Amino acid sequence: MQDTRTQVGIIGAGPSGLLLSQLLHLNGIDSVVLERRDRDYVLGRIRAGVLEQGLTDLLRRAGIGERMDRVGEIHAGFAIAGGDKEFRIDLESLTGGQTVMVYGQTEVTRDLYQARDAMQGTVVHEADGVTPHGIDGDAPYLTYEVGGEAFRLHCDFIAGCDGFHGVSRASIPVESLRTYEKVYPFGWLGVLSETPPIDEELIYAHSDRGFALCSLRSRMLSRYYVQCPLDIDLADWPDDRFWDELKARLPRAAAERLVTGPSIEKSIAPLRSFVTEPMQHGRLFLAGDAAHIVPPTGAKGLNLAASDIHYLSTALIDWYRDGSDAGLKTYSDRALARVWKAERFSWSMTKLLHTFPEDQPFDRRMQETELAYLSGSKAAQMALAENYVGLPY
Ligand code: RFL
Ligand code: PHB
Repeated sequence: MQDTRTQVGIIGAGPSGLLLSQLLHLNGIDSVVLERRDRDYVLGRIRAGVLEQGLTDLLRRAGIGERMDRVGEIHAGFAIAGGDKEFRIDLESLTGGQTVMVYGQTEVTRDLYQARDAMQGTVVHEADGVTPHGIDGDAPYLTYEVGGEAFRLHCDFIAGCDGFHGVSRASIPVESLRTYEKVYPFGWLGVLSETPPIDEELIYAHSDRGFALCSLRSRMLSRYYVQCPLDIDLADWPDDRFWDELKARLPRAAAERLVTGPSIEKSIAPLRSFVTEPMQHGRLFLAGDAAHIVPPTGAKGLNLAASDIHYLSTALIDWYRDGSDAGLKTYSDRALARVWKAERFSWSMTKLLHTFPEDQPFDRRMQETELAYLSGSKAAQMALAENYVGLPY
């Protein structure tokens, strides 16, 4: 067993873990990131695409905003469609000037890796069997193996940034945690294609056949999703079938504009709402998907990971700088206050736009009426826009 030491041991090299290590480094705090997968795998995951201003500001503060500001796209609004009707949510005018940034999570992760490399940050890949120990005391440590060799990493604190299926949440005694969960009876089938997007802005579409989303990464890279049953087989979804289904769920005018092409990625994501309370136990702090999951309809997952990291990094910086544990003690409460509001928003967007197998005709009329109300009410649009651009940290 080889013994090593750092100040903060971070589990997981997703956006949460990498961003935390970068922010800590800029404040003179040493960390080591332990990641189960290899770097290509981490960089190959296609996920989020819409960044709130809070996240883009945080990335700039972390010194990695340059490429995002150069190639990311500012979006001042998006469309909601119901059947053949479509209306625009003008984010900028409804929120007094706020917008979102369309820039892929893959690119954010690439930028974070580049910054960690430039600063000689340590990210250990293919770390097997990562296990937290001693989280109830003041000398926690992590054990893991790389290539059959065993390591023990001593640290002051452990940050569990290892996603929904990680080891961190599972290492907190069950009697100390309360979890809340809603599993939706459908998923999203997503396609990435090197085709010009259907529109300059995103289109969220409700139809009798199910939800569809037209998103994008750049002028020549489109990201589309259709709601699907959970038990589908990707082999039954060749590209032509996907494009036909997408067109059938969009307003006619939009469907006619759709440029199709071969998919370069195709995957299914189940939809889930999930919250763990509290987000800390002793010297172990959970952040991002390790603590909570939202259905992707509101584009909130990555953005919530960022607000957690904001609270956690400032708490750790205060502890190392002033010896103050006030931020660490209140981390979970502060993070959860924002998490629950984003959970509410993601759940309500999911309810508004998807078809639910158990729905009765009355439920469907309520959904149509909700959309009709939203299309004509500035007050309702303001509430939606305020949440979509992101509530303050
Ligand atoms: P991640 O990204 O899951 O990273 C966790 C990392 O931990 C590693 N790991 C371990 N490492 C060591 N030991 C272990 N035992 C480990 N177990 C796991 C994993 O390999 C991984 O590298 O969590 P993080 O960093 O908290 O980031 C969360 C975001 O990735 C997630 O919330 C978003 O992608 C959600 N999401 C969206 N969020 C948005 O804000 N806007 C969007 O537009 C948006 N669209 C989406 C999404 C998620 C989607 N899927 C696939 C779930 C669209 C989709 C389709
Ligand atoms: C995406 O581009 O992947 C995306 C955009 C908006 C969402 C979810 C996913 O709400």
